[in-house]
Amino acid sequence: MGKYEILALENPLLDIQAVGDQALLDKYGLKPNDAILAEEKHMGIYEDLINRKADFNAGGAAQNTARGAQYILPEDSVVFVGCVGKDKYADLLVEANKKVGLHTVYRVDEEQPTGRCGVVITGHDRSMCTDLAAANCYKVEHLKENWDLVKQAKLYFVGGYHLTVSVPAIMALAEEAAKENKIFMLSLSAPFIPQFFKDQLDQTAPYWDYVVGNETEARSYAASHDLNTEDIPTIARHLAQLPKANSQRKRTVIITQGTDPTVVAVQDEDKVHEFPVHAIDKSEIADTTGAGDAFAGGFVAGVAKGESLKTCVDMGQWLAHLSIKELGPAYPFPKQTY
Ligand code: 26A
Repeated sequence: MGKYEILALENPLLDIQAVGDQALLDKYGLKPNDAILAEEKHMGIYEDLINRKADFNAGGAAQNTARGAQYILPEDSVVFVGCVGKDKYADLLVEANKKVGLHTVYRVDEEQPTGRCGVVITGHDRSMCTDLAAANCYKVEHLKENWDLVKQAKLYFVGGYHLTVSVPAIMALAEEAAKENKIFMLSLSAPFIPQFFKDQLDQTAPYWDYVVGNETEARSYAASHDLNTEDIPTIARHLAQLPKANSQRKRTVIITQGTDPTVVAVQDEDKVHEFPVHAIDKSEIADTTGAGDAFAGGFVAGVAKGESLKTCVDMGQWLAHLSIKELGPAYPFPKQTY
């Protein structure tokens, strides 16, 4: 693994996470299990969570993934880009990333504060409400200014949440990957992405070498694209067969389903693979926030190392398991090795 072999792009966020209740969800009209963009009416939630003794964690889905991949890989393997504000929250993110050795090259916005994600925990559910703020100010120009990093990397990981921010930046990476026969990987991120950012998502589709998501995101894709099915293997196979820009690589589609088997479809293969999830003792579960991001982190580390599909999935499940033992989207120290 060389210097910054993986480049990841998305929204650097500070998670403000606390245990809530139905009354708090009702106050802001939130579903128990969801991820949304905050509107004006949601802005009080961060204060409410802080009053409930919130934990402050480094978040942002792809940033969690990037930290996860770096946790596994040799020093200086992963670089993360996104936009933060000029404030103490940004310092906190840099600190948390440094702890695992994740290098960040942030655009710093002079006006907007660092983005926040309010996480309301009720039982096993978590509702996430994101005020992107500075994260929404990422610009493709920043990527162009750091094009040496883009050139250096062999694999690009883009969080689908960034489709709400800068499609030009995503497309710049996608096209570069296809042109140079590098790897482009995208996460579906949340049901609202295929639902409300369908056109943006579809623009990136021909460039996916890997696309990763969970069952609700896959079903949201199927609904918004009129696939008339909720069957995960069928949806995975459909995604694998969509037109592809770079014909030198076959597309791989990975759909996680919590404790149910991980489904993987590969372009031009009839058989859809299913990988059972290793059982986790309930007593080991501290917090599942970021488990999916951790899965992607382990998986992408495996891909970067050139591991087999089976091993990549296993590395994803291994890292997800580790992150579930921690509070917030974090990984245990002292470092464990795969
Ligand atoms: C644009 N939105 C809504 C988001 C996010 C997000 N990361 C980037 N963009 N909404 C929630 N998250 C992150 O998801 C992680 C859990 O998977 C949270 O910051 C949390 O760390």
